[in-house]
Amino acid sequence: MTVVSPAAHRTTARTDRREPPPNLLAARAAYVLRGNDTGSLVTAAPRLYPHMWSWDAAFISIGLAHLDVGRAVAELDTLFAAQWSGGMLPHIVFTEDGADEYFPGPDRWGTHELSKHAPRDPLTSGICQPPVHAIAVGRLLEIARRGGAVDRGEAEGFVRRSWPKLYAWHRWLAEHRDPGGEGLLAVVHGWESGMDNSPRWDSAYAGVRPGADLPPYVRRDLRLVADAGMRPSDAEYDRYLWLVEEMRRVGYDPDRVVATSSFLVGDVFLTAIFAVACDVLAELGEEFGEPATQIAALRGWARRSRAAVAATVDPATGLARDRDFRSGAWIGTRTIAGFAPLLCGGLDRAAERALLSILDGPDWCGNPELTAALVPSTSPADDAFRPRQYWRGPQWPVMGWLFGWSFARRGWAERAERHRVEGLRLCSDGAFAEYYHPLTGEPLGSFDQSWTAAVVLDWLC
Ligand code: 2M8
Repeated sequence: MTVVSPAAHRTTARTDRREPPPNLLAARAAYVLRGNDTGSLVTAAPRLYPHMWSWDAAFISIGLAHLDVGRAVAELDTLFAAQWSGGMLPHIVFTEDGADEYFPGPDRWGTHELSKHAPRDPLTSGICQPPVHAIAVGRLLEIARRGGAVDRGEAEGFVRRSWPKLYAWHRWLAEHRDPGGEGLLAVVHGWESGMDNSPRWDSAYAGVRPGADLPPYVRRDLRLVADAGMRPSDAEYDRYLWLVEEMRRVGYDPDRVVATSSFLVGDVFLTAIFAVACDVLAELGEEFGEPATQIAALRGWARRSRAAVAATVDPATGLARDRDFRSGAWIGTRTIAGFAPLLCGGLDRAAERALLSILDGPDWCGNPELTAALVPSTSPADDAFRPRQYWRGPQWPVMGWLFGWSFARRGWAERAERHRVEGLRLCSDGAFAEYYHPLTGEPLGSFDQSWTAAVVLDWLC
């Protein structure tokens, strides 16, 4: 493992941040991943999230690849073993040990009883998360190829056996989540976006009216964070649970869910991830001799979704937008999703330059009050900005990694390096927090969060 030295501090609002030597930080990150490892999977976090989450697992496998390629492969094998027969990768794979620790657990979802597509073992939730998996597989392969023949062989064998599963996953999204037919993929629950309570979803959630017959429930998350205000409110949870209820009532049939859910939003960020992940999967397919028709399908989906992302850009603000498919309204709140086109490309040169200068400007990464110049989940200049509250303002190291990775892929090496350095600055406290206060650098949410440790390892190794 090669270790780089952290760059000198920029002038920040917080000058007292002390950085451990990078090799210590890497060792600590490895320790977090080992500590959260149950053997077959690494839980998303020790107490708050005692199961496997779909997009967490993808990022976690990248971190694991630096420690043990075989273990990284096993992580994704565990996730793929939970794939639904129609192709969907479920957002949670439940562990037996954590079953009583997290709500909603397998009983509340009831997928194994209600859906003919859901596996009986392991038990899973009934929705999905952003398709970052092909990106992770590509990165895992790159890391393995830096090692010896055994690692290389292991990773290449894994690409061969996982490619059809990834293809089925992408096909499921293209076939069941494109209600407008133009490539803007829809989510049926804020949890599917991964950005659960982002202000992106406020107007769409206002249209979700929990019925009087919503079965009662007890939240478990509030006991596990220092300040309940960091988590979504009870009113938000009622809506989250009502959407689950709606899906249960149609047996998780993907098309009936899209037809009946009171929440149906074209998610521009997920769509951008899908577009670039289709490209990565197509490239892997070409290298490994996968069927030409499937590669062509992936290229087609990538083109369509990339164009759909570009078409969401608001000429007035230059930012990309989500679209509420139920009301037809565009959602213009200034959140991290506004930068979706930078992940997948597709803008003309002038629009892309404009978006980059917004990113570098005072409402975003160029804000001198930020501890680290990483994209906050909501702009500090937006009325919806809440610096301590989950996806309403904090910075998420894992999102910094995603932008850095995309920038490197797009040939913007200097920007990618800046993201790496700034990400390490944020995480230098060694708490591996789920998210950070953008103005003070205070670690928030869960500590020893696996995906934070994983991306720190990738930044350092
Ligand atoms: C958060 O979401 C879960 C629900 O899926 C929760 O709050 O209980 C989100 O940050 C999500 O993106 C993440 O995958 C998950 C586990 O880290 O936690």
